[in-house]
Amino acid sequence: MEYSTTVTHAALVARLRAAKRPFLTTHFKPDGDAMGSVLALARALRSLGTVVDAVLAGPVDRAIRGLALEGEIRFVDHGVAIPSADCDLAVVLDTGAWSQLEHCRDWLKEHPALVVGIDHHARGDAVAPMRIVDRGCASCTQVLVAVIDEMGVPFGPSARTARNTIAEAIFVGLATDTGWFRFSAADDRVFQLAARLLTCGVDKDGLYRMIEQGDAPGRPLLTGRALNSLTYACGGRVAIMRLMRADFVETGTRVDDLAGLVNEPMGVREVEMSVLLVESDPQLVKASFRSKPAANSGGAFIDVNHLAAHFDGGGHVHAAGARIAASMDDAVRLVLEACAVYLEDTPVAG
Ligand SMILES: [Mn+2]
Repeated sequence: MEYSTTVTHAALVARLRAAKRPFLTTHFKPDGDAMGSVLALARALRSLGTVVDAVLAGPVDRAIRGLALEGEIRFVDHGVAIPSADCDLAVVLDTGAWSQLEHCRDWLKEHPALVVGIDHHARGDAVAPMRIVDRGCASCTQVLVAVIDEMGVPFGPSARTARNTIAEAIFVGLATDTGWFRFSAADDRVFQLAARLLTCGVDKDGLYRMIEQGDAPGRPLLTGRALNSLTYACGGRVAIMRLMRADFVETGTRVDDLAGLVNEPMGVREVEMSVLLVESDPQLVKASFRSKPAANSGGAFIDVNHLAAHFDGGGHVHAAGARIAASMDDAVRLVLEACAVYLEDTPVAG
């Protein structure tokens, strides 16, 4: 099955407008784009008078959680989060993967005709038969722009700093999924959208401080542990770091404190790809893969989505993850083997 768009924007918006009790959700452990997508669509639908059940499942970063006003989002830390009995539409945002939707998977499978999807990922399952998937968008919130425009809902007030608007929610997804407009996905359309959102009064500096400068005191200590473990492979093209459970205990940190740490070695000229391996059980390692974009258009780069798929994981070409059922030492070996095979066929970037 190909994971691509199956409906027009007009048809999807007709479904959204007709829904009386829509349920909105996104992938487990929502990030900025997942939260931004749910918030943006919830705000748009509520502005039309629709009663919306917007649900986020799993741990959510404190700063990201703080973007929602009281009562805007139903947070479900553990277990299932299914729609109410009178739900007549479920909207799945920023994912199309069953593995990321455990909190409502059974309900979605029982009601396929009620499920629509809006996403920007390269891979997905048949979660939503009716869906819009735009891989050309840097964030799911960017995909939503055309949907909300089609609904005829304004993004927010113009001029003056404005918080808690549709524009802010869209901006958060766009900014966080592009590493604050640094990643290759931040193209001309992204900057044009960013300009439109700033015109709506989005407080970019306040959001940056809130989302990116809220680290726990233990975070620099954890970064130190990771950097201490750093080794290079494949002629310096690959950087690998590892963190054990004891590293978290001894620095007073949690897995939540890891955000962005995988990118630390990317400042090194020769490094094309960075891997962070985190022990979550003695026989389970979580792997994060990041790669640099090609130095010139059409140039070579490492597709980490491809590499992660080797371990039944996935994501994007420059950012992906996987779970490896092995000890840390075995996981390091398996990742190095996969890198060696893959990089042999990938010319040096730059
Ligand atoms: Mn996203």
